[in-house]
Amino acid sequence: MKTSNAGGTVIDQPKSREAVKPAVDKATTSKPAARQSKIYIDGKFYSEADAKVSVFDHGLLYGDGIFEGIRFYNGRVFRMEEHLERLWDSARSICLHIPMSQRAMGEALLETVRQNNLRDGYIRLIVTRGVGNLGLNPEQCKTPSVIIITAQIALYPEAVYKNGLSLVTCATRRTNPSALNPAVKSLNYLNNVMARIEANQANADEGLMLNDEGNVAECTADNVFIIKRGQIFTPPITAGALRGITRSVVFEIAAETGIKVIEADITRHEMFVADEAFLTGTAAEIIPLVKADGRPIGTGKPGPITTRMISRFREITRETGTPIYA
Ligand code: PXG
Repeated sequence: MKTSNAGGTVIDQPKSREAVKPAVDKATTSKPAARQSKIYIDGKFYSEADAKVSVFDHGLLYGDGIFEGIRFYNGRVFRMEEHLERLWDSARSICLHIPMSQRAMGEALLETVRQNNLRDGYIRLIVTRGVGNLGLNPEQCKTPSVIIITAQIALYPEAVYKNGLSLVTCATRRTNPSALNPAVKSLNYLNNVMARIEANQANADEGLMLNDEGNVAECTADNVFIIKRGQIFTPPITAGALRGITRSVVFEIAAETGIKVIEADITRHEMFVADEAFLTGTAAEIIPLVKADGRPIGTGKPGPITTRMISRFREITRETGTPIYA
């Protein structure tokens, strides 16, 4: 379901997800029509109404750019360094020179949250190739643009974590790494958007994307895990999964509790016969998956390992992160 809000922020959400709200809700401002959220563009802050990029930016013309979706909890940015590392990896892979240091980018993220006076929320960090001409040659683009948007994020209803989500397998395959490596978190998400449309049309909460071999890669914006006989399995990055930050937290929690996470190719059959399954992502956190292509997974209810994962994940998000207001 597509959710939009008064602040102009529009983020695709699974059916059960609530809207991501603008940093300052219209209703809370004295001038209802004013766009109050402050957005960082290339070192300056703009109101939502004035936060604009050129129609000649190759991010718009060609999806030529990269992004990160980051959460902050209780006044602390969760896994900021990991997100910046991944952004820099994406940049290196597509030969994009980010016009600032990682440290300066971290400071810009923190300052954007401070400017919006938020303690819990979502940060969208975007680096576009910048302004060029209508030709696709990136040599036309002299300076990449850095955009930072922050918003309040309405949590999924608790019922989703209690009851779980359903998914359908999409006919749209994850991009072959030799065409566009899905490890690059690029602005070109049309592949995922197509899969999301399929999930919507099938009235499912999420869409499962397979790679060219027909193995599970990931969902449209989340990594996938299954549990069988006490072991946790997830597709390797080489299967077309993004190296998810939440995914890496699952590895850490599993290690703490002595459960093995095995990166292995997963078929749809293995998903159907799993004891438990869950999805991970910055927006979703850890969400139980209880139905795949009409088949209940395990008992059709969130399983014990998944439930423990969720509660430990919540502890970690509450207790760790880069302080924003220190
Ligand atoms: N796969 C894909 C294709 C993603 O885009 C993930 C997996 C999970 O990775 P992280 O690092 O978040 O655990 C993503 C992340 C949104 C949204 O608004 C999507 C993502 C991140 C934040 C928000 O739907 N994608």
